[in-house]
Amino acid sequence: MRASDAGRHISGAEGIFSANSVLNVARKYTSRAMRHERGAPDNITITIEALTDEPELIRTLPVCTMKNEVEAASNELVCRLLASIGVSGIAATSALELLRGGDAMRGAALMDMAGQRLEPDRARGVRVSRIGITDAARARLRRLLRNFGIDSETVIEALVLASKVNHHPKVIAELCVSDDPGYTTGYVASSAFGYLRIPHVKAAGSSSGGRVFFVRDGGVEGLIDYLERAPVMVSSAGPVFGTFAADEFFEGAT
Ligand code: WAQ
Ligand code: MG
Repeated sequence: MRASDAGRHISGAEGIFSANSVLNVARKYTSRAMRHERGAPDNITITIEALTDEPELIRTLPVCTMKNEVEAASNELVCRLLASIGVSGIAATSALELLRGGDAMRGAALMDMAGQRLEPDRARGVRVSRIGITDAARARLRRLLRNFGIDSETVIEALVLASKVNHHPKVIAELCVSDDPGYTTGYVASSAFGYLRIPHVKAAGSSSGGRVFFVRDGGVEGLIDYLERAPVMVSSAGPVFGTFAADEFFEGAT
């Protein structure tokens, strides 16, 4: 589903579902688009396609929440996390600038370690699609998330997306800031350290946000094809941990 108003991105969603749940999902996505915090859309497009390939099965990244009390401290935390994962300072700074300035794009930016954007359409970005989670994995994940009071559709959808994105060997890490004015928790995800949630990554009331995928050098065509078209489903839940201070998390790491 994608919804926009006068060309401005309002909301998007995608998933892999069984044929008998398609009607319900279309209804759910339509309702989500029509009552979105970012405003009322003048266009909602829903595309339903049958899968021709069996999905690749993956596990969710391990989850933990970083201690962060105020928005003013978040740039430093994000840069520290990204540096520990191996993202260059210039790429981290360019990504933060992009996600903090202006209105959100529909998709994600691809960024190399020189801080250069690599996606062919910079206004749109690359939209990850064909992602899903099995009923069994969802039930298990929800139990794990509930222990820490973070069992929500927003967290599950973001974790499923991040688990597909960071499963690709070309991706070093992902930075995400929601574009919903009321949702202020973002994350840094990587295969190296998992899905690290960052409370207060932005101030409440802001409509800016977005996603940046940090990538290794070389062509991105294969990666874009994977992100947009390769069906991937979460079939098992990784661990979910509590809250860590950055010092605790990276003790001895650098
Ligand atoms: N593919 C690529 N980029 C996307 C996609 C997608 N499928 N979906 C969203 N984006 C980009 C796009 O630029 C949006 O503007 C931006 O991400 C934010 O999307 O654990 O709600 O759906 O509590 O607003 C993080 C959860 C929630 C953190 C993120 O993102 C947590 C969220 P939103
Ligand atoms: Mg949003």
